[in-house]
Amino acid sequence: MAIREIIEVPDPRLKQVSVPVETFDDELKTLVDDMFETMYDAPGIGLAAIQVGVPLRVLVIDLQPDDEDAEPVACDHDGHHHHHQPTKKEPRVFINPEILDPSEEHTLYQEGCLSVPEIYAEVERPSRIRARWQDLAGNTHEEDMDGLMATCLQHEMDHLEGVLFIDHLSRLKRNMALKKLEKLRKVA
Ligand code: GNR
Ligand code: NI
Repeated sequence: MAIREIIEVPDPRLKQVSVPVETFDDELKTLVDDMFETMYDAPGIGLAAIQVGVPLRVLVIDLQPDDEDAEPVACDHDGHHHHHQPTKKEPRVFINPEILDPSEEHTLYQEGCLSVPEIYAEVERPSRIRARWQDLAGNTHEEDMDGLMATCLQHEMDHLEGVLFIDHLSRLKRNMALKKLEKLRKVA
């Protein structure tokens, strides 16, 4: 396993359209392992392969990334004995994902992106979707999604088409966000 470099705007690779996975081999497993390690390290709740420079239709998502070990942890910092139940990791892989019947109802969510660091903005997307995708063995799955999972999957699917969340903003807001990022980089 290895942490890979996350590419950032304005890298032109982020505008590439990713191609379907056709071979479900060990190289694909290594890519997915590296994507999880990179995402947890960042940290983020999702990552598309193109964000590590690989133009394949592969996504990883974990909405509960802040777990070290899933066992309850005992502690007695204030003289009492406690058991913390850390949130359990929920790693999910989506290969060649598709969105079916997006709801007419939309929701606003404050989004961020590891490829547009430190910029956050509200994006409107369908509240619920049905998703179809393949797993690492090439088997097909379908599931209804809502809430943060629906938002995150749509954000990640956009990456496969070369679209970033800032592309959903007005030109004025997008340019303001990119200017702010340039400024932040100068002081960093
Ligand atoms: O870590 C991430 N958080 C996030 C928050 C709201 C909506 C989407 C996301 S995805 C983002 C990681 C990322 O850039 N994935 O492509
Ligand atoms: Ni992103």
